Amino acid sequence: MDNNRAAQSGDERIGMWDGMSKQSEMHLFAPGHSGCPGCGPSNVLIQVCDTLGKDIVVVQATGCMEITSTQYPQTAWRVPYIHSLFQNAPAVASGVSRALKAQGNDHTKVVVIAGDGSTYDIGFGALSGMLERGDDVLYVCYDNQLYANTGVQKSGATPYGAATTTTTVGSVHRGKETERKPIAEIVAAHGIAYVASASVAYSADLQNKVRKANAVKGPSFLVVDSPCCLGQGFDGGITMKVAKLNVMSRLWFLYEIENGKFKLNFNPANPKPLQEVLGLQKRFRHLSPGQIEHIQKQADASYNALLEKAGLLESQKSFSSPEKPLNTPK
Ligand SMILES: Cc1ncc(C[n+]2csc(CCOP(=O)(O)OP(=O)(O)O)c2C)c(N)n1
Ligand code: SF4
Ligand SMILES: [Mg+2]
Repeated sequence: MDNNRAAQSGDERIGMWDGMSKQSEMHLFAPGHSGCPGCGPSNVLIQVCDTLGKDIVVVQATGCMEITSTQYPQTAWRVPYIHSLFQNAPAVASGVSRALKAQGNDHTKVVVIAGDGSTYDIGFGALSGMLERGDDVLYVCYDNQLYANTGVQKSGATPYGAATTTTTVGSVHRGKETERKPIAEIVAAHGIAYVASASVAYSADLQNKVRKANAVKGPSFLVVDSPCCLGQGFDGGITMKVAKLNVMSRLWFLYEIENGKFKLNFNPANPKPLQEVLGLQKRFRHLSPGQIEHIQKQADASYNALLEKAGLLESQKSFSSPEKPLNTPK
């Protein structure tokens, strides 16, 4: 063996890793946490933190992203950070925000990072209170449609038909029997200035929404589709494909509600067949043709309702392709 060549290629490899680690050192949500390879939520945190920059305080609810990022004595957070209880992140954030204001600090943004279990269900009362009080907090819900941290139980965000450890599949029950809560609309009903629905796979759109939400003085809210490879049952290499197909199939929508006004950011006028994305996930493998038909009807009804709310029902005929967005999310 040519030792020189071996040494050289080793150096080159070290050089390559050096370059990569320098690049990842720039992220405010650092690598080296214990999330699954291909974890959708971790990627959301990278995008959110890097877009916001260092002048933030993160208040995080318990969940997979907390457990995997804060294993004492290490942390993946390169910004000021506090964790308290699963159910009270918005209340803690209100306190931090008011404390900063009392100190004369009008520039540091307080950001809640919480999963769907915390947002839709267990911390919902605290979220509603924070919205009603009008506290200056940006709330980001990374929505993986299940309680990942405790072993894949159903949440209020789990879609109809999905199998979880509490919506099992057998001779009587065939996965979840109810629909997802419309969390963006529920939050918007509190009358706050900015609410948006985004996806981990549409980065430019997500980052634009983070910037808009950050500029609001008062509460703002983002819910981000963040597929969980372990809980939804697909290979971690196709997370972005699943997230993109969700949007292309009308299972997830990109839209904003600004001061009560709806705006659709991407129009899936000619949707992909549902089976393309459902078939990738183990949680949907048991679905009967009747269940798929139900999901299709719900997807189309949600799409039409959104078109109507955005005032686009009449002009719909002019959209001919799913590749034809209103804005162009990347
Ligand atoms: C009051 C309370 N109930 C339940 C739990 C157990 N628990 C911790 S994390 C978690 C699931 C969190 O789900 P989600 O918010 O969706 O975040 P994910 O784990 O999916 O990232 C649960 C049920 C708890 N810690 N406190
Ligand atoms: S279980 Fe899901 S949310 Fe948790 S680290 Fe793995 S992919 Fe991410
Ligand atoms: Mg979750």
